[in-house]
Amino acid sequence: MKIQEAKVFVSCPDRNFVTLKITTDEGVYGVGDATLNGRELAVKAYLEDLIPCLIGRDPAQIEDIWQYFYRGAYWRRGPVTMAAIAAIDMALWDIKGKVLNTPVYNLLGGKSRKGVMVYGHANGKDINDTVKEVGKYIEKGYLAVRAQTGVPGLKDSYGISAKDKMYYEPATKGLPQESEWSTEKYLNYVPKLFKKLREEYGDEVHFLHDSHHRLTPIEAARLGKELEPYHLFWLEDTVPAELQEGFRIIRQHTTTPLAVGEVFNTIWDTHILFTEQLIDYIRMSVVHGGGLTHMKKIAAMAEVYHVKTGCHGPTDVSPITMAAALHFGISINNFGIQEYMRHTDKTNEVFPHAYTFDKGYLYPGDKPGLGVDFDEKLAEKYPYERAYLPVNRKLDGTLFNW
Ligand code: GCO
Ligand code: MG
Repeated sequence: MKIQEAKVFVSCPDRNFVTLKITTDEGVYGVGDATLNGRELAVKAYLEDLIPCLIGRDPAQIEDIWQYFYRGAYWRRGPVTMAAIAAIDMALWDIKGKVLNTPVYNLLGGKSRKGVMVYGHANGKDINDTVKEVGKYIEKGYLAVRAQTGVPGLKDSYGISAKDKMYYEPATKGLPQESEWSTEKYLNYVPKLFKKLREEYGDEVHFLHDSHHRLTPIEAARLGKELEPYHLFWLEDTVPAELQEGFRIIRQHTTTPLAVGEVFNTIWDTHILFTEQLIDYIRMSVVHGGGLTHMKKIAAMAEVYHVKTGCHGPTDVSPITMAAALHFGISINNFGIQEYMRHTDKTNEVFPHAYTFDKGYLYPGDKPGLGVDFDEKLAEKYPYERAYLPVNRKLDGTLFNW
């Protein structure tokens, strides 16, 4: 069997997605996701550089093809490169599953559990609003809920959706919007949210929170300490983690479990965090973590150091990444939790899929391959629309981390 054709699509069924479709000379095809929020066209161009080198290869040689594009490029790592390699990798696993007539989780070692526990996103303009929203997720059967609140005195905060929206979508059409930030206001307010949530909903439900890279290590240590009585499932992305060593400071001060990694793209972003046992959950998604081939290695290394997975699953990864995450999550032993923001109906129509939600868990389904398709014809109706993530400034105008 040989790869005959590979095509890249950028479509916007409510938001932008980059999709790769690889077709073989025997007519079997596989799909991969290469979406990088706000930088979609860069990944498309990168993939178009790779496609001539893919044609004619045996799609069964997944590891060799991965190495060909990683080592063979000379230039290594980075979100654009790794999203492109991931898309190829996902499509090849999809093809392998279809050829062998089995779901991808069987190729990864089979099921290690019945389903994949997920967390939903609750948010509100203030604590009372957020507490109500969390209740809605608990009613829908979620066992774990991420809670984000607006902060009084700030015009906006990370993770708060517009009134009529089912989820928080940070990318906006046109030029980047500007948010505002005050660490002091945030740190003084957020512990009160979790106090209220525990009073209202008791001890059983898992709560999570995302600081979205806005703290220094010592500020993160303070937040982690103040949240200890409310035993969070995890506290996410406290500090920007280019400096992995920064987590030593946080870790020595707090027992709140720490999660990080949604902007990482290779195993080399994690090695100090793992080997020094500085985190509890690693958050890379299959699309930004170099595909299933690389994620298997990351999970295996994490397992040695008591780290579990908690793959990034926002709406800016397509249902193809979500499906791949479910096959991955159900198969490994050190699975922790999966983020699940839910796509809109329009997105789901373009990407029909076999995975289903029931009582707090997602199930990948038993279709051969990844169990997700891409409706090319329908996607043509939704062409790419330029959109960017916001930038963030402190109250005095200093550019800060968004
Ligand atoms: C999360 C993330 C997202 C990111 C988004 C950027 O935890 O889901 O922080 O909300 O901001 O994926 O594109
Ligand atoms: Mg996050």
